[in-house]
Amino acid sequence: MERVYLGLGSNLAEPLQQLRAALAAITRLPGSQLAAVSSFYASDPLGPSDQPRYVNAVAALDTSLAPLELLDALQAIELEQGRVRKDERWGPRTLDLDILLFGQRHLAEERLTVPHYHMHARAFVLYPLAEIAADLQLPDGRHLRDLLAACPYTGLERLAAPQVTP
Ligand code: H73
Repeated sequence: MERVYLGLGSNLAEPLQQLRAALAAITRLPGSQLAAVSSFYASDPLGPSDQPRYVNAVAALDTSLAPLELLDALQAIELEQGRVRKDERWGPRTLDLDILLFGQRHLAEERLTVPHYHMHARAFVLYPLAEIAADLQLPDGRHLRDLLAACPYTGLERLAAPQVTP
């Protein structure tokens, strides 16, 4: 089993419900066990501001799936929940599932870059991640707490909404 961190995001079609349904689907993945889920966070859109606020969260998954098997499974969940895969770049989205980290691996495949290429400076990734993995060290040796120190908690709001326990 390897410890994987997943980013979840939505800003369309009842984002809270999208994230809850996605987490329920993730608990059903073969060879996998959901280990932790962060709080849900409302976050100002990065990119064009003429779109709704997002809801974001991070989950920890222990899995024996191979990276591309996990990506396939996550993309199937995105599709099941109605995401149009040709979403305009930076545009509003029904459900995004990102593989942030896959153990200590570096992956540079056509369909999969790990660590996730944008995780290091996104508050809506780093703060939820820190909730469930405060002492995390990235494969390049950087500590999550140092990335956090350089990333202001701006536009984020931790939601009291009950989320999901693994
Ligand atoms: C991204 C292909 C494209 C993939 C990557 C994409 C979704 C999954 C997040 C946003 C707030 C896929 C937000 C935003 C913006 C508009 C910037 C936001 C928010 C998209 C696959 C390939 C390569 C990986 C990997 C998954 C990967 N791919 N909150 N979101 N503004 N590597 N979200 N490691 N994991 N797919 N994801 N503002 N506040 O990050 O670019 O990427 O087919 O093969 O753009 O959440 S979709």
